[in-house]
Amino acid sequence: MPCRMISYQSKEDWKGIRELLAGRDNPDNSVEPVVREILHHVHTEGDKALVHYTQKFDCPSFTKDMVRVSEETLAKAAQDIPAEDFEIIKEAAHNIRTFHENQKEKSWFTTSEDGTILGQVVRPVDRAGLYVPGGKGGDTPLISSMLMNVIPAQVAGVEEICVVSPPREDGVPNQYILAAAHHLGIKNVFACGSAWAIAALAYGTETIPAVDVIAGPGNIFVTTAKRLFIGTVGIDMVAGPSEILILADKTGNPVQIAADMLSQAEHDPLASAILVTDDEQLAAAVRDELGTQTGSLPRNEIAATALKDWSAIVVTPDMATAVELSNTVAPEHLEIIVEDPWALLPTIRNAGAIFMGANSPEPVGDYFAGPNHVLPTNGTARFSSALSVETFTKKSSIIAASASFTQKNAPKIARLARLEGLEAHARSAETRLNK
Ligand code: HSO
Ligand code: ZN
Repeated sequence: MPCRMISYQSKEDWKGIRELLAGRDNPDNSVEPVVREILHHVHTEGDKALVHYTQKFDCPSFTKDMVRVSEETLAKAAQDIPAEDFEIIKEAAHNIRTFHENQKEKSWFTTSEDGTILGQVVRPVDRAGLYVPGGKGGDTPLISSMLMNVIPAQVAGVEEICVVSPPREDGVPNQYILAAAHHLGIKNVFACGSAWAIAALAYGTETIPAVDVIAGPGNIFVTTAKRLFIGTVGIDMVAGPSEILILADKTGNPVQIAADMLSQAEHDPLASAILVTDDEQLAAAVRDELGTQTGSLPRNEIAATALKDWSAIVVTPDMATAVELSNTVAPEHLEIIVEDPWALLPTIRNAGAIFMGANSPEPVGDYFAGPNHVLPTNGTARFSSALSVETFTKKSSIIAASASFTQKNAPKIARLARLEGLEAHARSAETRLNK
């Protein structure tokens, strides 16, 4: 049995599914003390600490002058990768940029009759630091994450964008990641990974500047470091392992649905893939397909573990119950493979990204369509959204009160201030009153 089979009749059965998902995100207690020590080390020693950890974990011959990746190295990577691959990266980047351009928020102002102007101005942060996993251990080199992080920051208008990515054993990050950086016009690329890279971006070192927002996916060390900096710098999100929920009716194709579940399962042994369907035959066919397809995958052990431990095929009495369950799970990715997905859309309340119909498997969004693939996980789609242009902006409120507004309202303001016991506030307002 590749994954659990669950019968879900009503909300009463939610407990079983919650228990299935609980624990996926439990941070390993042993990680935080290690990360805290790394942060302290980078805070006090700067580049020296980065070299120390990089020599220990990535490249034994690493030196300080290798932290910054030269512009020539970036340009060479763009030359060295196959031209067809570079073209694909460019096309994906174009689609992602076009989508994010639509997210740009405008500053706005209102003027009232007495001449008071109120408004909100939107400004990019000065500096953003973006983490791109390099492809070591269980990680894969997330070339697409480079695009998904950098492009929203560029569209937001961030002047200084710094990318960090762990070096390979030769001391240089993945060539495709460097080629993508070159295409995007990024000049500040640093060969630096794991928790020490996040520390460098938060504190700054001699080589790596301190930034205002840190974004990007990473392993448990990266995520723990990001979590520890919440409140000090902007953090896009504390992302957990990836997940998909597929809502399907009898029109679903089991070969495709199993393939979609596996595309999520291969990310991480902690990934979760859940099919919710009102059709028992489809459920059984997908179960069999998972059994057939998993073995031939290069990452079959990871996928099989994710399926066995954190995934399920759930059968509901009808699609309305299936949707209710999906809203409770609030999945990172939701595929809707039913006869009329648009008819279900108004009932979907919680999901990071929604893939409509059989022509929109998740990888279309992971890589190419344009929307961002950095999405809220572990039920946080109940209250949060994808990485976006907004991640890299902040808003300042504008208050330009006219003389008549302040004249008219100063006594009321003073009264509220005195009710709060704040006399200086009251007097400040009253200094504007004509005597
Ligand atoms: N599904 C991942 C994104 C990704 N997939 C990157 C392939 N590369 C999390 O949304
Ligand atoms: Zn993916």
